[in-house]
Parts: sequence; structure tokens; C-alpha cells
Amino acid sequence: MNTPSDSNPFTPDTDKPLIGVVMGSSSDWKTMEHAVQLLTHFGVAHEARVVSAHRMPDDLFAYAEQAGPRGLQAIIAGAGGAAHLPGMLAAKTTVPVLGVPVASRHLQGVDSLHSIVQMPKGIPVATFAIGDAGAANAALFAISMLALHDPELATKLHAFRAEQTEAARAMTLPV
Ligand code: RP5
Repeated sequence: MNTPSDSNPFTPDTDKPLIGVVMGSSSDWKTMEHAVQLLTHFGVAHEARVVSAHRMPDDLFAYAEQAGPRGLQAIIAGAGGAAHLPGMLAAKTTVPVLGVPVASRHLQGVDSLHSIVQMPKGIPVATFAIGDAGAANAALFAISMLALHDPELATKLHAFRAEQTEAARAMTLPV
């Protein structure tokens, strides 16, 4: 069976990634890099790679089957259009799957959102907003889950929230 490709141009695998970031195509990177940037910012061990549900289904199954044994705590999966990647990962692993709908060319990601969010009862995918905000929030959600058992990470997360609050309070309007 094929294993997930390690020849893609994205972040190099760490020795022991806690979070897997996968996407259906390199064209999803502009969206999914927002998740990777936050994981990097918080110092969370992660990996990022292309795992296409339709173009490399054997790799998808292998990735999902190996996710638990490899120690992944969550998988952030982004895809656009007929976005089956998050749901099929969730079908093959009990590692939490966080789905990110990528904006599609013709339907602006509404198709992606519906494809990811409308899972059948029994196979959950936590679904986030379409686009950059969804990718960033999926990473923050994964970080929140890890922070439950990592006080140092929890402190960083509180500081991040406090910075955001201060930035919002400092906002001015042109009137
Ligand atoms: C999906 O098809 C991918 O997640 C991507 O959003 C979309 C288009 O892929 P490309 O044709 O740009 O490779 O599988």
C-alpha cells in the first residue's frame, strides 16, 4: 500500500507530530497555511501534507489508519468542492478530525462546507468556517484541546487571547 507522500513542499515532518494538517491539493495551501502558521507560533509539533481523497485514496486510508498509532492527537483536514477528505478520514480513525472548507472556484466554498458538515450520525467531523478563518480556528481549537493537558501551552493560549483583546480595544475608527 502506498504511504502518504513525503515529497510535497510543505512543512517538514517533525519526529513526533501531535497534529496532522492535511489537504486535498497544493491549491489548498493558501488557506491551510493559516493553520500551520498558528501551530508553528505556539510551538506545537505538527506535519503538513497533501492527501487527496479522490486522487490518492489508498494514501488517505493509510494516513487515517496510522494516525492513532503515530500519536496524532487531531487531524486538521482541508478540502474544497466535493470535500470528502475530512469525512473519510473520520470514517477510518477515532482521532478527532477538524474539517476546514476551502473556498472553491465556482461555489465559493458553500459546496465544501456542506460536503464537510453534513456527516451522518456516528461519524463526527468538527467543521469550521470557510477559508482562512476556519483554518486558523481549527488550529486554535486543536491547541485548546492540547492545552487541557499542557499548562505551558495553556499559558500561551491565554496570552494570545489577551493580545487579541488589547488589539480590539485599541482599534480606532476614521470618524
Ligand atoms: C479538492 O479539489 C481539493 O481539496 C481542492 O480544494 C479542489 C481542487 O483541487 P485542484 O484541482 O486545485 O488540485 O480535492
